[in-house]
Amino acid sequence: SSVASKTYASRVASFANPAAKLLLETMERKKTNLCVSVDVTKKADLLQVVESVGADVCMVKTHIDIVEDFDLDLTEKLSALSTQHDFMIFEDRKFADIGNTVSLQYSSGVHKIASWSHITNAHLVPGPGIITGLAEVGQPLGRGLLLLAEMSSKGNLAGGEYGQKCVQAARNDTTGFTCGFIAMDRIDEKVALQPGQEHKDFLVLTPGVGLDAKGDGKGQQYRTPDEVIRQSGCDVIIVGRGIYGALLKDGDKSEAFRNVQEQAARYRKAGWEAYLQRTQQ
Ligand code: S5P
Repeated sequence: SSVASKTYASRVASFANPAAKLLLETMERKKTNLCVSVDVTKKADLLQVVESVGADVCMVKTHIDIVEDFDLDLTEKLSALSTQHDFMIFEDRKFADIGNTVSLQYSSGVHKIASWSHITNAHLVPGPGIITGLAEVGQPLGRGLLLLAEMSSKGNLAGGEYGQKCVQAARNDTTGFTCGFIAMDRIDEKVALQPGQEHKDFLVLTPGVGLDAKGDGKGQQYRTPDEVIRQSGCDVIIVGRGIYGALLKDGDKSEAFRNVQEQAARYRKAGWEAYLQRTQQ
């Protein structure tokens, strides 16, 4: 039977990866499948958005390289908020180089991603060596990896046979470091097991989620939490501008942050209701 009918809690045991287990436990404990994508360029705004949405999310997603005044105090504060509000951190780094290079990009440089991000993601364009390179750094730290099997943007070149190869590569990763996908549907269940492969459960995290807009004029395409969670069987909704959009407009900042909090509550409710309907609880 499809994992879509199973509860998050009942799937914890089917994962070896500690980050995947913690995410499922967190979703169940907090009753939220919402990940907020905090794509703002100032440290203070980033932290304030995270403060505003912390109680409503299972995970916060960052693009740490867009922060203009980045310093390691930011990642320390993010980690403290993650403990305080009980959410995980996903650095959306989209690694896309050979194994040796991504090991360095993941562990080192200014951002030291592996030291604070529970989950990160990668394109499989370079081949499975990218998984080996990232696992070398992340596996000892209990981190997890998502492969971008499908994308939300118009005209993207992932999906199709490429997406299927991502599923095969994830199944063939015997370390368990690869624990899921960025995808638009339950892609793991659409790809037949190859001889010798065992069935494995994976997380599906899905961006391109909005309740008020269909697109952004730059290729992004939005679906509703109900379409993503109930109809497509995905596990986590990733929402960016639908939640922090008020911050992009001129006007009273404290009012904007109140709106951010309200939108987070709204998306959290929509995502969780879709999950309850899907699992018929
Ligand atoms: O296919 C994808 C994969 C990702 S990770 N489409 C996406 O939009 N994303 C990311 O999700 C993107 O980089 C951005 O951070 C977020 C969507 O933001 P929104 O403002 O459109 O909700």
